Amino acid sequence: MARPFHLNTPLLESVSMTKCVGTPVFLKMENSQPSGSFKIRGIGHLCQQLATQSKGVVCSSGGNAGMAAAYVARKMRVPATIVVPSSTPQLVVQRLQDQGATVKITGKVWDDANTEALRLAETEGLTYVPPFDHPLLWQGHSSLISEVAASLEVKPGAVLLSVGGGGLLCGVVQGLKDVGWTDVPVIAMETVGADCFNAAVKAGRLVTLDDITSEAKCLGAKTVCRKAFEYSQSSQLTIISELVTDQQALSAVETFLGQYEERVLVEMACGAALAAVYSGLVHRLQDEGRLPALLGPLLVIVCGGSSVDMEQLNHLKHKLHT
Ligand code: PLV
Repeated sequence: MARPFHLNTPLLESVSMTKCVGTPVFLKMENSQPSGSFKIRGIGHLCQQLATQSKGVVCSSGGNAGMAAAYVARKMRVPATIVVPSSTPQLVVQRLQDQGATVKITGKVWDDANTEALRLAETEGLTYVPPFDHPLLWQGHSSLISEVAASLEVKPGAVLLSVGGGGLLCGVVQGLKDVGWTDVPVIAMETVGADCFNAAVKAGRLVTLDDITSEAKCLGAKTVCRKAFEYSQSSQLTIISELVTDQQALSAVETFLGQYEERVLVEMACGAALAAVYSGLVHRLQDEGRLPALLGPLLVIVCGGSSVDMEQLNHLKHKLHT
């Protein structure tokens, strides 16, 4: 089998978050992957299976799936076209081009860009690389949990992650199944306005949002993938769907960057998960009896993201008045 494109990322114990939650907090630092997020795991795996003979790949993305696809395509010497919505910051477009990709800006949100990517795949004969809805992506993402299982001595008390289209969630659940940790609750975080998973869980069926109003554009799929919804309905699993505001997600990004924290800059999509720690949500879930009062180590997936730099952070701060 070909060597994977992703790295075995560090698993760091966070002293300050441990203080905040009252149980050891371990950070799976997916921000340190090539291309800046966990997406390389699934997309690398999918492209190694489907794109070796390809005349080119086309990926629709809020940013990070595209970054992963562009990186992998460059390594595989296959041309890449990345279709992004107009909400994608210029810095992402530049980074994609730096990876050698052709960038096409189509529509307002990811769903519009995806329609165009599917059209290009059909008309140009390109290999379509989906950002979150494919079993090969989930299989690739699941390596994240097997790495944790190999280095963490005890089973986590809970896993904390962000949900966009649900690919990370599906990969983590698959990973938990692979290592026999299906009884570990998963806290699935979204921002208000990019909350397609929460809407589906509440409605008991898949829901398509009218619009994406959150600034966490990389969580901005209008409909969560069916598999993620099915997992949320399974009696074998505990998946807790929760929301934070954009202000909370952004403030978590700033705290995480701060001198007493990890000094790592991640984007708001990742801040949504971090906010569950900083905003006291984990505590609230314990108070409500939805998580055990005596919780084992909390595993936080620091999903990362390249759609941010100091200028973009200041722009968001201004916009959201934090
Ligand atoms: N972002 C996708 C989907 O966007 C993309 O195209 O890049 N954290 C970060 C940093 C992400 O970039 C994403 C997904 C997620 C979390 C959520 O992952 P998902 O989509 O697998 O649930 C519209």
